Amino acid sequence: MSRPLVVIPTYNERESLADTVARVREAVPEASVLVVDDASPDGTGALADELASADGAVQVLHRTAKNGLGAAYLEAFGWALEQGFDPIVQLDADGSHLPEQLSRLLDALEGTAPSGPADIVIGSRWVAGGVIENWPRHRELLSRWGSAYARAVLRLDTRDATAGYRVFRADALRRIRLEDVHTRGYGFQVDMLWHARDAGLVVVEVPVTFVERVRGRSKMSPVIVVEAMLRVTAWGVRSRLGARRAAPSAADQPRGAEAKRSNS
Ligand SMILES: Nc1nc2c(ncn2[C@@H]2O[C@H](COP(=O)(O)OP(=O)(O)OP(=O)(O)O)[C@@H](O)[C@H]2O)c(=O)[nH]1
Ligand SMILES: [Mg+2]
Repeated sequence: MSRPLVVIPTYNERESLADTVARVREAVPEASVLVVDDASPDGTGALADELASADGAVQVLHRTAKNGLGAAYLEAFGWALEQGFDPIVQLDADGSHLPEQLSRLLDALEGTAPSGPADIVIGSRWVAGGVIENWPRHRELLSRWGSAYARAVLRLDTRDATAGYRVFRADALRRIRLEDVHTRGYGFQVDMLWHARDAGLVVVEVPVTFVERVRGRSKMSPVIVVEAMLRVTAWGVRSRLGARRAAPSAADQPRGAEAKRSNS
């Protein structure tokens, strides 16, 4: 029986969150929502609590500090598996991922799309039919180039390797063995795909429309980009040396999160 959960990580998304949650609930009424807030200084956590008290299908996971997107998702995934949710969706709070396109991703998981059933569905910007709205040219190039680099270095098939709009079967998350995923910052998205490939999971990309955030501040910075690139390079070297599952290093901690904190 399908029991979808949409996980929405937040850090200072007070201006966007209510709209995003309302749109998810309207687009896929059977889906529950889990907001994972890292003690946002702008009061996003308190707003999430208000949304939860108004709607029993909305819940909130409060974390004590900003510890990175990957850390927030990993805690949420552990909770979702314990609670028996299936499938589990990743969706940004800032309006970049359209809730109205979620059923398209869920259909692809079930195999009602021509691609057949999947273990993981990626809402992809870089397959035919993918659309970008209002992204500056340099952000588009950076994203395309970053995906291409990760694909080449890690030998991934996914065209949009850094996409944050994703659907996982609960069983896919179990097979990935989340305890082996050590990336806490933005490189988490690529790290998950790499683990998925090793676990033999079927990953399908569905074109989506990606809209640049209209409210709130971007947390992306050159430090985060360089850090992610260095990390992918290190993983590529490790995997070619046959030591890809080495113990987590200090570099696996979210230095990007530090940069983001001072940025925001
Ligand atoms: N809980 C939690 N959420 C985070 C953290 N960093 C980012 N987020 C959330 O993750 C989602 C994606 O982050 P964004 O800042 O939008 O990153 P992006 O989409 O790559 O870049 P911009 O849209 O340009 O800012 C948003 O909902 C953020 O609020 C974090 O450390 N902890
Ligand atoms: Mg964003």
